[in-house]
Amino acid sequence: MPLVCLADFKAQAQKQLSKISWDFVEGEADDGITYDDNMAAFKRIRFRPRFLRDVSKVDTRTTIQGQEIDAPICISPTAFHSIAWPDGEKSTARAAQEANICYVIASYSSYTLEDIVAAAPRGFHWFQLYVQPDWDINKQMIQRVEALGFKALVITVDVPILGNRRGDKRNELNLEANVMLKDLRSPGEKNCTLSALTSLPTTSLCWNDLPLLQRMTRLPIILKGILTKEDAELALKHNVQGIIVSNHGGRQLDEVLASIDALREVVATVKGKIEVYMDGGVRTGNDVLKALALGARCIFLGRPILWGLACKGEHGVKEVLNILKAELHTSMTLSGCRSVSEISPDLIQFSRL
Ligand code: HO6
Repeated sequence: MPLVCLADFKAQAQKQLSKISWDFVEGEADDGITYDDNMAAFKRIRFRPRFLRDVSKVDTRTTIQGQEIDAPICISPTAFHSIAWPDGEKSTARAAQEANICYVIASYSSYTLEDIVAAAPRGFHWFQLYVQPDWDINKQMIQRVEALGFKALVITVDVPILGNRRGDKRNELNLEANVMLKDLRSPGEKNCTLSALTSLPTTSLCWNDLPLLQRMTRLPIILKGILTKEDAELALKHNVQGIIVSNHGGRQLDEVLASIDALREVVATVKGKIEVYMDGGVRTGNDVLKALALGARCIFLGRPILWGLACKGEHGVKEVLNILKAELHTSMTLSGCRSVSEISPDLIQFSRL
C-alpha cells in the first residue's frame, strides 16, 4: 500500500526502527502533555474559507530571510539522522535540495558538515548551533559554517539541560554519557559533527551572550524555542533576525503551551518587525495553512523527516515534503488562497480559540 499521508509514514517508521531508536525519536518529556497538545491544538482551530476567487493557479512559494523556497515547509534540526537511515543527514540534505526548501542542520549530526554540504552543494542550509561554554569552539564552528555557505545561525534556547524522557530512561539510553552509542553510531566512526563534544550545551547561556555571538558572525541569528511575549520582546531588543516558536516537539519542559497556541502571543508582540516561524505538531497541509494564517512565515518539520528517512531514506524525505506541499496546495485552493501572501488571520475562526 502506498504511504499517502504523514501518519502513514509514522506507522511504517515504527515498524522499521528498533524499539530504542523509535523511543528516542518519539522522546516526549514527562507525561507527554505538550507532545500531545502540539497536535491536538491544531485540531481545535477551524477555518473561514472564501469562495469564487478563481483558484486555477495556486502558488506555495515564499521567502525566508530573503531567500525563495518552493513551499513554507522546511526541516527543523534533529539529532543523529543515521539512527533512521545509514546515509543520515546526507540523504536529508539531498531531499531538501531537490524540494528547494531550507534544511536546518543540527549540531548533533551523524556526518560532518563538510560531508552533508558536499552531498547537496546547492542546498539552502541554516546551522543549528548549541552555544558551548568554550567560546573558541563557538568561533571555530561559526567560521566553518560561514565558509560552507550556510545562510543563518539557529540558536536553540530551550535546552540548558535535556528534558526528562522516560522512554530513554527505561531503555537505559544515556546520550549525555555516550553520544557514540552503538545504536546511534553512523557508518564512519568519527563522523560526528562536533566530535569533541560529549555533553550538551551550557546551562549558563544568557541574553548577554548574544552580542558576543553577533560580533562573531555576519549571518542572521534566529532564536529557536521562544514561547512568550516577554522573551519575544527581549529577542527584538537584542536585534535577532528571526524567532522559531517551538517547544522542542514536547521533548523539553512538559506542560508548556502547544507551539501553535504560543505562536499567537509571539506574533502579536513582534508585529512584523522580524520573521516568526514555528515547529511542533505539523502533520497536514491544513496545519501548515493554520500556522501561516496565524502569522508564521513558514513551518519546520522534526519527527516526520525521520519517519521519511526510516521508511525510504532520501526518497522518503522527499515524499514527506511532497505530500505536505500537495496537501497545502489543496488546502489553499479549497480556502481561496492563491498565494502565501493571501493567507491571513481572516482564515481563522477566532471566537473558538
Ligand atoms: C547529547 N535536542 O533529543 S539529543 C545528548 N537537542 O531533543 S540535542 C542528547 C542529544 C544529543 C547529544 C538532543 C535533542 C533531543 C550529548
